[in-house]
Amino acid sequence: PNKKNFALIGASGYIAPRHMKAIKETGNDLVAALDPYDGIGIMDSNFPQAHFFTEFERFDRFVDKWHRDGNKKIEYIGITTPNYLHDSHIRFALKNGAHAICEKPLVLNPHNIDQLKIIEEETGKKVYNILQLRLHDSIIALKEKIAKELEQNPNKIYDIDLTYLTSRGKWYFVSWKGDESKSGGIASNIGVHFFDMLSWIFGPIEENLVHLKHPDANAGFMKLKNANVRWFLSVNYDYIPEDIRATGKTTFRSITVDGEEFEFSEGFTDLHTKSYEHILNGGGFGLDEARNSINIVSVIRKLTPLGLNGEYHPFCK
Ligand code: NAD
Ligand code: HP7
Repeated sequence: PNKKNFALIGASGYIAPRHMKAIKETGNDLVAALDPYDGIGIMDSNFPQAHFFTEFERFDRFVDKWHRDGNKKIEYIGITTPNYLHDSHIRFALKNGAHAICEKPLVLNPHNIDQLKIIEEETGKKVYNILQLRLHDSIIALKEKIAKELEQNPNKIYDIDLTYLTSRGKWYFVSWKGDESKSGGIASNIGVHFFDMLSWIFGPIEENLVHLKHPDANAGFMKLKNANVRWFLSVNYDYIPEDIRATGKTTFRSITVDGEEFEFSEGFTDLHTKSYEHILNGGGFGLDEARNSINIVSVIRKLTPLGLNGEYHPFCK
C-alpha cells in the first residue's frame, strides 16, 4: 500500500545499487532507469521489472507519458551521475513533476544552487541532497556533544585535525572523477562530506586556506565559527598509517577534537537507506543545507596553495 514510484538516472554506476537498495528497503518501486552504459545486470537483484533506457530521449518519452497520465506517477527521481551533470538532471526531474534525490556534491558552484531554487519555486518540487554523514551515529553523537558544550560556552574555539584517507587505484584518474571540470577535484568529490559535516557541527566558515593541492592529496586550514581546522584529504594509499594498513584496511577517517580522537571509518553501509527514510518521513537535506559545503569546495578549487606555511596538517610534506 502507498508504494511510491521512483526513477534513477546514472543507474549503472558504482553508487546506484545503494539507491536501488534504499528504494527497495523503504518499500517502494523503481519503474525506470537511465544510463548510456548498459552493464546493469545488478537490476535483477533489485527491480527486474523496471524499464531500462540507454538513450535519454526514450527515457524522456517514458517519464513524460507518466507525468501526463492521471493514474501513474513518478514521485522521485534519484540522480547518481557524474557531478557536473547533477543540476541538469535535477531540472529534468523537477520539470517532470518529481522530487530529485541527488548525490553529493549537489553541484560544483553556488550559483547553480540559485538557479535550482528558481525551478523549485516554479515547479513546487524539491531537491534533496544525499549527505549521509549527517545520519552517521558517531557524527550525530559528536554534534550533540559539541552543541551541549557550546550552550555553556558559546565562544569556544575547538582545535581540530581532520584526516580523511580513502585509497583509489589508477582508474580514478582515468575516469571522470580525475577530471576537475567533471568532478570538481578531490576536495569537491570526496572532501565535500567532511566540509559539510564540519560546518554542520562547528558553524559557518570564516577563513579558507589551502596548503597543498595535488590531484591525489589536498590539505588546508579552515576557521569556522567555533573551530580551527587543519584538514588533510587523500586518495593515495601511501598516506594510510602503518597500523591501519596492517589490518588490511584501505580507508582511514578520523577527527581529533582538542586532542581527543574520533574514528568514523565504519558504519557507512546503510546510510543511503537511512537517507531515503529521512526524506520520505518529511526530513531530508535541501538546497539551503547544501550551500555551506558547496561554497567551501568551490573556493578551494580556485585557491592557490600556500605550501608549507602557517597552520598546516601534520601529514603535509
Ligand atoms: P560512476 O562513474 O560509477 O557512475 C556514474 C554513472 O552515470 C555511470 O554509469 C555513467 O554511465 C552514468 N552517466 C554518465 N553520463 C550520464 C548521463 N548523461 N545520463 C545518465 N547517466 C549517465 O560514479 P559513481 O561513483 O557511481 O558516482 C555517481 C555519483 O554519486 C557522483 O555524484 C558521486 O559523487 C556520487 N557518489 C556518492 C557516494 C557517497 O558516499 N554518497 C559514493 C560514491 C559516489
Ligand atoms: N570503490 C570502488 O570500487 N569504486 C568507486 O567508484 C569508489 C569506491 P569508500 P565510498 O571515490 O568517488 C567515497 O572509500 O564511501 C571501492 C565517497 N564517500 O568507503 O563508497 C573502494 O576502493 C564518495 O562521496 O568509498 O565513496 C573501496 O574498496 C565519493 O564519490 C570501497 O569501494 C567516492 O568515494 C569503499 O570505498 C568516490 C565517502 O567518503 C562517504
